[in-house]
Amino acid sequence: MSLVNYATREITCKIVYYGPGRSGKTTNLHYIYGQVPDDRKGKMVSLATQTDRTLFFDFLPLDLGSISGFTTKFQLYTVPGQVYYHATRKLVLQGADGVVFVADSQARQLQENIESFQDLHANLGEQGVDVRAVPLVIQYNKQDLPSDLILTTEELSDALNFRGVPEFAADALHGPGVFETLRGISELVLRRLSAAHKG
Ligand SMILES: Nc1nc2c(ncn2[C@@H]2O[C@H](COP(=O)(O)OP(=O)(O)OP(=O)(O)O)[C@@H](O)[C@H]2O)c(=O)[nH]1
Ligand SMILES: [Mg+2]
Repeated sequence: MSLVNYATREITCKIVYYGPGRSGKTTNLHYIYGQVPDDRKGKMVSLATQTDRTLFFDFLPLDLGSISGFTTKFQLYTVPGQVYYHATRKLVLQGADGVVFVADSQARQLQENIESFQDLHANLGEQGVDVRAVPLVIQYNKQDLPSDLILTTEELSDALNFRGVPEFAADALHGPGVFETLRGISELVLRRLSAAHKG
């Protein structure tokens, strides 16, 4: 849950990057970390296996500056995508204010994307939150790969985006789409927050 501290005028939001193994969740955070100036970010923490698969989570604190007089901080997390880390995924997802679903655009990964998307909704449901109210955007990553290996964003959208949430094509390895995705989820989260605290 987002923390709003009226005394110190600080807002802290938790954003979780979710998706199947190797879709590029950690790569998104690395790119963001590399681009954000030092005074706007904290230390990135990655708990990974020796082969660079996320074991527990990645964590990147970002300072968005002042929004409506509040110092606004975002904490970005990634879940481990590999199927057998189910329990960890649930733990990392807990209390998320917004979710970025990172899909792997490779045609052969379609089923993994669908299963992970279902797993996300099942886990959100278990946490007793209103699943459809949780801010969500979808990123179609690895769009830089040769066109015979990947699905188009339209095909991916047909397969995954039945909720009609904001969607972004990306190449997290080189950057295109990464900040568009982050901005997309930030807007949804902040809009929801301001609606919840109105009046
Ligand atoms: N070509 C290409 N490769 C990518 C892109 N994004 C990630 N990769 C590569 O895909 C592999 C997996 O990326 P990670 O970011 O570790 O994937 P992950 O989703 O964090 O994987 P888990 O931690 O196992 O869930 C790495 O070799 C990345 O370099 C992309 O947009 N294009
Ligand atoms: Mg990872």
